[in-house]
Amino acid sequence: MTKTLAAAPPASHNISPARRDFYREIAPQNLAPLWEVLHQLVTAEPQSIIKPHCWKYADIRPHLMKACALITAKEAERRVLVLENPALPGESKITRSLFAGLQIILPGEIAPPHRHTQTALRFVVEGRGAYTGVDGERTEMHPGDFVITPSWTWHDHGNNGNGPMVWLDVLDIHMLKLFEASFREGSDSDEARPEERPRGDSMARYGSNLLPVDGSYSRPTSPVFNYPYDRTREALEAMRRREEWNPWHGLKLKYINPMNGDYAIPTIATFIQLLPKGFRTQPYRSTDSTIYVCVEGSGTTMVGGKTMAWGPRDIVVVPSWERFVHHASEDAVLFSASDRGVQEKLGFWREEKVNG
Ligand code: 1HN
Repeated sequence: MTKTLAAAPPASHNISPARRDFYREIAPQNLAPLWEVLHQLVTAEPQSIIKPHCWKYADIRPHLMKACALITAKEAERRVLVLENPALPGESKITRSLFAGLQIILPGEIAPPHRHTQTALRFVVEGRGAYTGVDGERTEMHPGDFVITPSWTWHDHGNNGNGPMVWLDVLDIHMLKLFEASFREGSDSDEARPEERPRGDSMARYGSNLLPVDGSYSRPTSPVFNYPYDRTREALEAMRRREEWNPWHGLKLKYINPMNGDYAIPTIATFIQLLPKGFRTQPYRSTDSTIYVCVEGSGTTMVGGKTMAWGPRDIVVVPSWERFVHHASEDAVLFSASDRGVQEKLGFWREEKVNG
């Protein structure tokens, strides 16, 4: 499938001299004719310029290790290799709305505290023993954990383990850029922030199907900031016993904010799904370009005439409104993230389920 930025407007190749003169006349007044661009602005269907792509972890890991030899986590502030969509080099975009990168932190290192209006998620890919601190509470991270840094919360990371730790960062950077609403603040010291609240406090308070009476938590983002993989996996495993497979998704759950049942992060919808060995999803498309991380198992994703094979720790991006099929060659667990929640809130998210 060939893709262009947008269909050329029908009149663009033979604009009459009178019209051209008119456009030149109005340009200094910062005016332009809509009829020359209308069909690029309002297309009959989404025209995603994003390319489907698969980043193989085995190919990336040596580059992450090399980055460690070139710069410390402290000096880099965040030692991240950006996953750039092949259609948008240099823009730090994996999709039009989302940033994604792989962050590595070595034993004994810290990534100093800062805060910003962008919300981040971490999806842990490799290692153990590192923590992330959010507003004075630390959580230890393990592979498959989904960890949240809400907008404008102080956060830092440290690795007290004995091996490198790698996670995928996904941030809503390009949404804030669109709205020109980016703020950031560093801390006076480059040292880790002290632990002000006991570990496990947020989980106990908000992640136990209980909520504090007269609580004052008021952010739109989930107060649970680590969704540990062992609990997530257990839920999938318990559910699979009924064998009620959704033809398009296998078994798919969304991560929610216990305060309101909405997505855990308002700007980044996140999901976990199980595809049993041999399962092939029915063709599906939706208007949210989606990032997938393979947690376990292996399989392929077919999209836009391309077949991408994935295994543990590989990362795949599927563009908006392109039909795709996942096939699991072994029992597979996929984490995914997209801007679906934003589109739903604003009333324009669409999906198409083929062969229902
Ligand atoms: C950031 O603050 C983190 O806190 C990771 O770990 C990646 C990418 C762009 C801007 C800020 C982090 C980031 C980031």
